[in-house]
Amino acid sequence: MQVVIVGAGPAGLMLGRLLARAGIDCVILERQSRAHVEARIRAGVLEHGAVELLTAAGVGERLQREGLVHDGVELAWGGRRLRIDFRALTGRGVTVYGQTEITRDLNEAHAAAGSRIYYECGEVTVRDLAGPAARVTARHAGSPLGFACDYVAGCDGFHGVCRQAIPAGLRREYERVYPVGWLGVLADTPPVAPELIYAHHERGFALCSMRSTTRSRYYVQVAANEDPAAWNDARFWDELRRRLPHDVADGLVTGPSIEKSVAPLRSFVAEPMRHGRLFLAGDAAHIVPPTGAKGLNLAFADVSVLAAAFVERYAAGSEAALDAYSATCLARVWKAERFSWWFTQLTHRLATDDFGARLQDAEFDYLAGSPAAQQVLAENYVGLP
Ligand code: RFL
Ligand code: PHB
Repeated sequence: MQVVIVGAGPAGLMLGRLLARAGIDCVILERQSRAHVEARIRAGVLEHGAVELLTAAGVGERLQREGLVHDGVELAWGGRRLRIDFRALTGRGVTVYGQTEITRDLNEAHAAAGSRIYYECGEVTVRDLAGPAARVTARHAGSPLGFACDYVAGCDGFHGVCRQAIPAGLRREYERVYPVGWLGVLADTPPVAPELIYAHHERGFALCSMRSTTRSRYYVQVAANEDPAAWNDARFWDELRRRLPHDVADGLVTGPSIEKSVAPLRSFVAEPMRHGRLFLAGDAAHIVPPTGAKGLNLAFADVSVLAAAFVERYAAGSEAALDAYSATCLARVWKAERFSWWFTQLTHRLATDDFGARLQDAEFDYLAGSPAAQQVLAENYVGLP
């Protein structure tokens, strides 16, 4: 076996697809069921690079048809509104297409190609990363599974086992935990506005997003440990309305929620992203708060670099790109960490004193008056090259 991929989230499924198309022998081991993975409502905004990667992987057809191209977003604070015109400032837009749809498209392509994906694997272990062959074991359908392989791709998310397989003394972790979370609601109602609205309010941040022209996704800032069961639909809609500009709130169409959950906000980076035969990709190596919509895009950027490095290794016999993998990815990761952190502290209610709150007001005011500042936001939001 050439590569064992642990995790069938967006990173693992995409990497598997890129390797299979390059004729590299691989399997994917996933703890959850396929239905569970496809039902996880998470990301919704794709950078241009992610759209290109999906297209290159042969899974861009439905995305091209159903994805919504957005040329800007709106910011709202203290009765003021500002549209950031991505198209005018960068020549690019972003595409709204749900993570649920991406995992479904990737799974369908894998099924048609006869890829080996073992869902509902228990007890995945990763060993011998410094030896002549790595070893990955698991339990699947009551039987043991075992693979000796050249490389392991750790695409098993923040709570996975692969990062822990790097000895603590060789791994450095950088983290910032915010005292807040996002309470998210999905509803089959038309979106309140044609573009996303990021709203700063003294009661806390709110975001109006969407999955399609008939399905909305809304978030409100809550305490990190908030229990979603404490929020019936009426309470959620009331709170959202209070945090939006009046005319937006007046146009809000409410309806029964299809999903409701709380996601805590965290910034996290583990370095290096490689240890011997193990390569970490996506949330296994780094987490960003969702404010900048960067998590899935970073995961795709990682696996795009990793797939090209594996191709170079097997087609040309060179390990140079594999050796450069961690540094190449971390350069992008830290810029996305910086942007996600900045956009979070701009838009959320985090300040612990009046000085912090005044700085936040000043920053919005500066942004509103400075095309240069708007360009910085736009460039980062649509995705750095
Ligand atoms: P995932 O999706 O967590 O997948 C990891 C997979 O590994 C499996 N696994 C294991 N398998 C085998 N053995 C084990 N021991 C295992 N442990 C775990 C898991 O079951 C899972 O299937 O990581 P991946 O592939 O790196 O993908 C990352 C993205 O899912 C994540 O970054 C995004 O969802 C973040 N995110 C957003 N990203 C964007 O780019 N744009 C957005 O608009 C956006 N919005 C969001 C988001 C994340 C959110 N939440 C809930 C954290 C909005 C929210 C609310
Ligand atoms: C979403 O639609 O889920 C979404 C959109 C933008 C973000 C985060 C999440 O910044």
